[in-house]
Amino acid sequence: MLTLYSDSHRLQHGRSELIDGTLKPCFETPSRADMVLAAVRERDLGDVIHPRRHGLAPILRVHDEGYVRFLETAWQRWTALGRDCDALPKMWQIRRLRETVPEQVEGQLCYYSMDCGTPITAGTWQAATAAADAALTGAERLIGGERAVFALTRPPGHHAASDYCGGYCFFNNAAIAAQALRDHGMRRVAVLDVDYHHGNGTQDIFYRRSDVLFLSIHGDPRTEYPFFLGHADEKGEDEGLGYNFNFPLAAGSCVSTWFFALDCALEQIARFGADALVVSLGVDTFRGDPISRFQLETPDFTTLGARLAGLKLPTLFCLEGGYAVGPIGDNVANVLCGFEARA
Ligand code: OKP
Ligand code: ZN
Repeated sequence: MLTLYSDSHRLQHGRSELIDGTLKPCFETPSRADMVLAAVRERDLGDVIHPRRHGLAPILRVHDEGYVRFLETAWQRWTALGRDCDALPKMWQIRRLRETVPEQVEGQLCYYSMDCGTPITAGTWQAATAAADAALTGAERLIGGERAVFALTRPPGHHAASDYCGGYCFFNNAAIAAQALRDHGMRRVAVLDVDYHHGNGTQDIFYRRSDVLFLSIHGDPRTEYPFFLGHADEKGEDEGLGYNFNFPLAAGSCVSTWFFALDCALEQIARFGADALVVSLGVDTFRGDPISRFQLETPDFTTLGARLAGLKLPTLFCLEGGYAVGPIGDNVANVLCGFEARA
């Protein structure tokens, strides 16, 4: 399997996020991608190539122009105010506050963010565009006839909606790729999100559409981040009604419960008649993950890969979460090798 990787991910290196009332070092670190790349090489998964640049047009198919311009200019405008620390928002446009875009960067940061765990740094724009390019190059390869591709995307993407960042995500790499697949001839695309956290951004982007099926298996938002989306009764709207499936599972759920939900999701993908599959591949479902509460063990990820291969669809994997840095490489490589039916 081909891997798309760019060193530019390193340029996203936030200092801290707000956890339990204090600023703690970011869980989403460059070392995560380093470990995944090392495992891909060690397991001889296949060629590792540099993504091709696609420019902003395919990003703007999914993201709001004001949001994209904000991300592009935020760091420069933030530092022009004399600041040299990462940019984090400090309030949100919550119920009954006016939905108007503030004029300056400080207010826009609040308007365009979902949480205060997603710092904008000097290299955020470059890293986020490189991740989108990795996903887009992957999509391009599927269109060219490749069976499966791994886009080693960092920063991740599934919490980012058309007009906000959050959950360590800026551009929704998987959604951008799914849209590119649609734009280049794939008639029906399924996006399956197996990260521990609900893919609220991806759901939101495709919620009113029947050409992209979205399914997510995740910690129940009644107790887990992102809290405000990912509930079982969210089934899509208008054209999209019946094309959104959430499988919220109680925090602490066991491995067999998780795989039962996976079987239900795979059944829906087969029924939908997808031409291609995009997998939002988070491995924070691992028992040892520091911020999540499922119980998959490293060998279970091989099983996951094998089950996904059973759909027999052109498949693009986009990396999402996974914060147990030591095991992240083995966990991700197991999914990809399981897919290719190799040890
Ligand atoms: C990203 B992905 C808020 C931090 C809360 C955020 C979890 C993001 C998970 N300051 N935790 O889905 O793995
Ligand atoms: Zn996650």
